[in-house]
Amino acid sequence: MKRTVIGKFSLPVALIVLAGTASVANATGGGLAAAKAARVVSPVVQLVTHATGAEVLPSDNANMGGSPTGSADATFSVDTKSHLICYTVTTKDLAGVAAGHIHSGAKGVDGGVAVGLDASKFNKGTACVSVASAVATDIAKNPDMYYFNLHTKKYPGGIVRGQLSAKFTTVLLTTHATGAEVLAADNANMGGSPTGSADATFKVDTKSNRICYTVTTTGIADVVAGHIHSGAKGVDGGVAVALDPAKFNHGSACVPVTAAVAKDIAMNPDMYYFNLHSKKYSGGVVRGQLGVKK
Ligand SMILES: [Cu+2]
Repeated sequence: MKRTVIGKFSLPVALIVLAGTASVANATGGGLAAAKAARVVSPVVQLVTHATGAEVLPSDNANMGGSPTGSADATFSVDTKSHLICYTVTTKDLAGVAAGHIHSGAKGVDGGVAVGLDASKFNKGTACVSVASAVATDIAKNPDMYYFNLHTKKYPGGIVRGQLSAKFTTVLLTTHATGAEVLAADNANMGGSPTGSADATFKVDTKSNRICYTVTTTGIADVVAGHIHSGAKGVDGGVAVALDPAKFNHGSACVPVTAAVAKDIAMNPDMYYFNLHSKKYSGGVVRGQLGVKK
């Protein structure tokens, strides 16, 4: 599903950036390697919101809307691997908060409860709640489609409300690419470089929709193309982002990407890999899965 969406964007992006440069080698292997693809390690996503009475719909609470003066600040740390959501809620000028939730719903639209929070933990540090895997993943991926909502006796329909959004707009990714990670089936079954490697860092900005990268190669001759491909470890996939090989070993360069591509790479780096192609190894001379820089 996600892969299909990215595939839709990958070709135009690649063509625009690569126009006039070397050939795009886009090997499509698979087979045995697919068995290795099960590993999924997604990062913890930090979300925030500042909830106010003004965001409560005017039609709520028998048409009296939300609190005229109160507010609440909340941070959510969503772990899509353990399905744990940890939250810190600080309320200001709110009396009798009886319930707190994350609801599904875009801004200006009311929706059902997605996650129940423990109101007795508000203003007392951090608490955590276990949720379904699908819930954690969807909130992490589409925070703007969820809102934080507090309820009181007087305002049962919501006293303050705030849409969720990502706390960090940039994610730093890294990889150490080697010939060993190139699929054995690539390059007419000779795999990747036996000795070469490349280190790459990617700064993915999901606000400006740009990816800035630094690539340093060691022992690789005639690099003709560099890409971020979509694909789990051990699986070949299409080009998601084309990099400029002329900029490798020369500091940092940046490339614009679509919002969907920036967001997906930032959220699921392990589902993308960095790949260099050379004259001799057109299907990939070195390859490395992306991971969050520690
Ligand atoms: Cu490539």
